[in-house]
Amino acid sequence: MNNTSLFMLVACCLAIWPAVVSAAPRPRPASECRNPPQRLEWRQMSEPEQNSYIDAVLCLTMTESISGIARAINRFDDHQAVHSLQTPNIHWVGHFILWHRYLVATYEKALREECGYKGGQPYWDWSLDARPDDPTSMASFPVDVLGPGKYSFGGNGDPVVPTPVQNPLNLTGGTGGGCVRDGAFTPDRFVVNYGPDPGCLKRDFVPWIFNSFADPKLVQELLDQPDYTSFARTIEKVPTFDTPNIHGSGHFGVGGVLGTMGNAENSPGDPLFYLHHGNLDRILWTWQQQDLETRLNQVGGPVLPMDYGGQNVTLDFTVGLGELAGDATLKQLLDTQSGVLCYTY
Ligand SMILES: *[C@@H]1O[C@H](CO)[C@@H](O)[C@H](O)[C@H]1NC(C)=O
Ligand SMILES: *[C@@H]1O[C@H](CO)[C@@H](O)[C@H](O)[C@H]1NC(C)=O
Ligand SMILES: [Cu+2]
Repeated sequence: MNNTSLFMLVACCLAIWPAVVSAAPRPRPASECRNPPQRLEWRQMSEPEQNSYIDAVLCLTMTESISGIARAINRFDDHQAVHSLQTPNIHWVGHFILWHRYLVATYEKALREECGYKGGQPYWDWSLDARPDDPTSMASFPVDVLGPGKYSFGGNGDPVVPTPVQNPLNLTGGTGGGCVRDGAFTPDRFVVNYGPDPGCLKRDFVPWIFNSFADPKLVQELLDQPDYTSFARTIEKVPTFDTPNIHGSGHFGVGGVLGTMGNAENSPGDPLFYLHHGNLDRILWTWQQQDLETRLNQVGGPVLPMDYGGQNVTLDFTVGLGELAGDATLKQLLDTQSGVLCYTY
């Protein structure tokens, strides 16, 4: 018997045998998750890994848009634009954290499949940096994430004082507000194309927000939540600066009044958004690991923003990212290795 016929024999019998012992052979899932990339904290990555990530983000900005959304020019803009258009339906709802999980994973997939990036989407664990006991400290903004080098995310923006019209929420304590002049995303290399204010990447560090909202005690409070519904509500809390919430740490601690990260619709215009939401996603993942059987099968929280007491999302509730990825159920998005998603921490 030559090698070919031996192969045919093995292949034939492997194919038939399960059908004989089991009345209903299970079809292989359309897409499998083999070798999921592992996501690391930015500072756990080696310098070459960090450099390859930054290069891949810049590559996305040089790859043509597929979203079909007007004013989205490149693949980086696509993800920002999809977020921007869906903003009214994806915050203070039960699917907030899973929708954002899908966006970050879709961005990670684009980096890997279209720009040759080999690793997992990094995250920034800001709770390592916050100084809750020293709220006005600027020293908590970590130079090893928000550093000035060509392979770091850059620091604060130029100082600009917002007008009252630009600051309807009356947020105080901003220290920047203008263009970021160092790091990988300077105006000569990177442009925010989408949104009402195209131009340079902007940051506006607000130390008191960052130091109080990124408090490790708030992360622990979230990890202690008994079910998905309370988890989902605790991660966003309420839209006010009076009550610290960890989701606001990256947005308003880094973005403040005038910075890109502080803009509800267009915060994904700052590449740091994906490290911030990567960390929120890691916290969800960590919470799920405490009781996987239950927490791969449980969702809740309102379909409509802030509609607590109204209709709640269910496992078959479907979310979409337009042309960027197929629709997915919340059940599929609960599992980071479902095949729809494929990564781990
Ligand atoms: C911000 O301050 C203005 C002027 O004092 C006030 O009219 C407005 O209601 C304040 N907005 C908020 C959200 O507190
Ligand atoms: C949605 O969930 C909340 C919290 O568990 C609950 O109070 C509310 O009654 C639910 N809504 C419906 C329509 O069942
Ligand atoms: Cu968002």
